[in-house]
Amino acid sequence: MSYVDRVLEATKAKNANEPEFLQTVEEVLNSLRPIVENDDKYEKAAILERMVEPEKVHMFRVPWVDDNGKVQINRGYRVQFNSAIGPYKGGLRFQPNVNLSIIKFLGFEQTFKNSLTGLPIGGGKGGADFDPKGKSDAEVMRFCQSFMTELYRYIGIDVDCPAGDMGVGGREIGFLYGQFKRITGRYEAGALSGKGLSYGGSLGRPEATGYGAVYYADEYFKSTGGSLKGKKVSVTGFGNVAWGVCKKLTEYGAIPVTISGPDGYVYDEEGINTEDKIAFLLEMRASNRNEAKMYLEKYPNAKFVAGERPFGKVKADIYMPCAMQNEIRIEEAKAIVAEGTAKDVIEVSNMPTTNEAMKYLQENGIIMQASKAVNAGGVACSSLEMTQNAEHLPWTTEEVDARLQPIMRGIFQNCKNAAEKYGCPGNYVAGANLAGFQKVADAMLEQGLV
Ligand code: 2IT
Repeated sequence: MSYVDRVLEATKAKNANEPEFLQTVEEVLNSLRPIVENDDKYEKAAILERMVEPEKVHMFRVPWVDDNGKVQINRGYRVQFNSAIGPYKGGLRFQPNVNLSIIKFLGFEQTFKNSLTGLPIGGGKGGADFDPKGKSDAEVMRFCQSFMTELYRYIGIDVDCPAGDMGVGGREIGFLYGQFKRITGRYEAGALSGKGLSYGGSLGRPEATGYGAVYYADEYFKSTGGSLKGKKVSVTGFGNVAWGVCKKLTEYGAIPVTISGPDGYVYDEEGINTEDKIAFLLEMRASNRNEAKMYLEKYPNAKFVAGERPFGKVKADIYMPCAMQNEIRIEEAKAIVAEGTAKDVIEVSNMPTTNEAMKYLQENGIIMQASKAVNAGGVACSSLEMTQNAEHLPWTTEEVDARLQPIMRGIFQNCKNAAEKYGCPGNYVAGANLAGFQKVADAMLEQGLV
């Protein structure tokens, strides 16, 4: 049995009840064969065995009291996956379905993503099975304060810097930072990112994930001699990331035609490409209703399809899933291919495609781009926020963007080059894994058995 197969088998046996984690490990390790099976130094140093084992896993009780005076208990997590190239870095997700498997999948992906940015950040992820929907500001504050009362022990500028993810935005980061500052008695701004502009946040951070994804996409189309101009794009989700994607796509002359929510999808044939419509996405998010169909209250010409996702159901040249993991399963993959218009799936949300769907799409001529490369602009900008905090100087929007653009364009080039170097030209997904792996593995090899 080959090295990769042996590690995969052992990882499956040891984590049998963690399907999302096993999904990403299988996807990533399979694509690393051209590196790790051609030089036994990786096996001798047990690089893969170490990479699939988080350095530390923190799980903790989060007690809080709701507005009715009732005691509530949630489960909190921080998985510190890999610190070979920098302090742990990655978001916090508050969503009722959060469990150890989901946090480990996100932490594993984050390690490769952070490496791709070229910045000195290791991989980590955390969160809680807390449902922000319908909670009052006071409840969210009490939850965040209780969560931080445990989390503060594990984070810090040179230790671990959490940020937001689904369910954690500016409001939550504010409450978390306030409690962190109070407990530690220090103004350690670089211990959390995604902060507000008045207390150490970076201009451009809320936009960075979506904008970065479009910079990546622009670089990809340029490399093929094409462009985004005039392309119809089916976007899913309607949160912060989908908003940034729609806004930047519009600047490049592409036409976003869908958004989606847990209730179904919206198809706006005329394009979600006016200032008004894009601004309305923010209102939809702020309303806390979590319903895509709210779009029709302002734009009744659009179509809403309840309980479905747009994959293979609309005419789009490109799909850019921006909602959550496993949005594109084999059924959706088959629908995309059967519909026939789309040539590209540019993943934005973390791991939106199942391994089976990925294989089917690639075998049927769809060019895939990996989320860990495409969405790295968010964490890259978080790292730039840490830099600004360290130098006690805020940068202008232009300065931040002037760093973000070359990072994203460089990530695409690295994915492309790695795929070519290791014998799978055009497989940008494998390229992302290979390029992300190389830097982390080199650092681990040089640092000895830790
Ligand atoms: O998935 C991600 O990269 C994030 N949620 C952002 C992490 C960060 O540290 O900004």
